[in-house]
Amino acid sequence: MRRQLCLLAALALCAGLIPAAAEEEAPQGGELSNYGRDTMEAYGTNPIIRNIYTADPAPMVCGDTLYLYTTHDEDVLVNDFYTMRDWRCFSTKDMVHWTDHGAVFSLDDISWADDRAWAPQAVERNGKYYLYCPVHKTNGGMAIAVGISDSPTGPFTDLGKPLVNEGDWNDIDPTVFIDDDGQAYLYFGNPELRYVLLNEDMVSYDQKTGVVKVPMTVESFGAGSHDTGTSYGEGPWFYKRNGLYYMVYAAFAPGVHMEHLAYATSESPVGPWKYGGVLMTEEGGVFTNHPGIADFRGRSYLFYHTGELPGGSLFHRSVCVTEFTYNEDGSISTVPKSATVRGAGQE
Ligand code: FUB
Repeated sequence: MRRQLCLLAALALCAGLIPAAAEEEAPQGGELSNYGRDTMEAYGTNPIIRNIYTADPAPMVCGDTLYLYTTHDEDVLVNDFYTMRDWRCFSTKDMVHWTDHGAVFSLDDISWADDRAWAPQAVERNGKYYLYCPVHKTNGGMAIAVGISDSPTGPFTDLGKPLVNEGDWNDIDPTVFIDDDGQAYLYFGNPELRYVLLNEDMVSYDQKTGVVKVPMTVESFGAGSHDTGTSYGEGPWFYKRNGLYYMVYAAFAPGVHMEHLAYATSESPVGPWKYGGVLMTEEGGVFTNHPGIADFRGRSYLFYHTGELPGGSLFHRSVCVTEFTYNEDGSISTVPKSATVRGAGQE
């Protein structure tokens, strides 16, 4: 039943994904349902999702399609805090035209969770799709849930219990990566970076190794103002490129109470990490930012979020994307936020 409703909703919302003309009058405070429909002129502009508020972008490339999982900031806030109840999926073949697949997983699908449908990441293994999601448990504390599906667009079915359940604030913002040797890693955490070695089933982890705490040093994550004294804040994004492992994350500079994006690299999937520098500054952003990185159709993309949509705020964010390139030695120079997005087929 929920799937049928989702499909209908997705069809109805597709038109709403055509971005709005900048000069169009936008309602304030989150009423976006009819804003910007059918306005062709804004194809290829940021934010890329305009019919709802979205945050915490997590791209996954499968064949000729890039799937983008996001969180969803509800229009109406409860207790003047992040009000987030489901995870959304969008897809594109050209980085300009997007299809809305609606809510693919929700707190309603997780009997043991009641709040905070926060930053997810998806991965495919052996024809199944796994969506790792932080949630607040009905009995208190955060944990990492995993939804399982036969399709990248869901619906995802909850494992039935937490995958990671340390019970503290570090159980947020999972990032998953399967290395060439088949070992899958799930990193997560705020204010510490932690990881587990996922078993081949992707829904359990090596209990002998347990939850490993990454040493939070200035050499690894730069000097900063988060709880560990480093810049590492949250929102890790873990991947490998040309044999080098990258940990991109939301960061706090010394004395700055707003997130920028930074990165560290390592020659091994488990560190030691070496601080690489600022990937995206705080400028033009809101309190949080959250990286998602993918190579697609021969180009490298950095997804992030801002509060740029009309009515935007730290609790009403919107997902954006920009292209970037790697330097020859694998380092990445600071990437500016962008107003436009070039189509993947365009020069
Ligand atoms: O969106 C809720 C939380 O804010 C995410 O889990 C963090 O990464 C930050 O974006």
